[in-house]
Amino acid sequence: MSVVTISMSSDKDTPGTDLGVVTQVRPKTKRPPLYKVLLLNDDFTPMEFVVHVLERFFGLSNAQAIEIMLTVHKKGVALVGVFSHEIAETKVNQVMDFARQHQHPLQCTMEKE
Ligand code: TYC
Repeated sequence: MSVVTISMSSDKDTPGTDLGVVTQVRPKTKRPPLYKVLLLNDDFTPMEFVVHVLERFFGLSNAQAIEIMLTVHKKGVALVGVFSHEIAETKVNQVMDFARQHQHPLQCTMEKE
């Protein structure tokens, strides 16, 4: 819980309208941390497979998937999306399991934003 003080005034720009100060207690709500899901380049995973992964597990259009795949191919890494810890972990596991099933070395990781 945190204590906040609020200066009250009927018009903050007009002198002589000060109504005093109240203190209020409010529960502290913390936003959950977000996680970046990153896709890494390698020399062996076929481009088409990466595009399919991005469409299937991240709901991207074909054009968006091609764009991200090409960014990874050229730069070595790209941001795929930002999610809660649980969703990010699920997506990383889905991609890694799918790549393993198809014997591709594709790597997908997550990091705190
Ligand atoms: N570099 C791969 C190739 O030339 C394509 C690729 C793109 C692989 C993105 C992984 O995350 C990746 N076939």
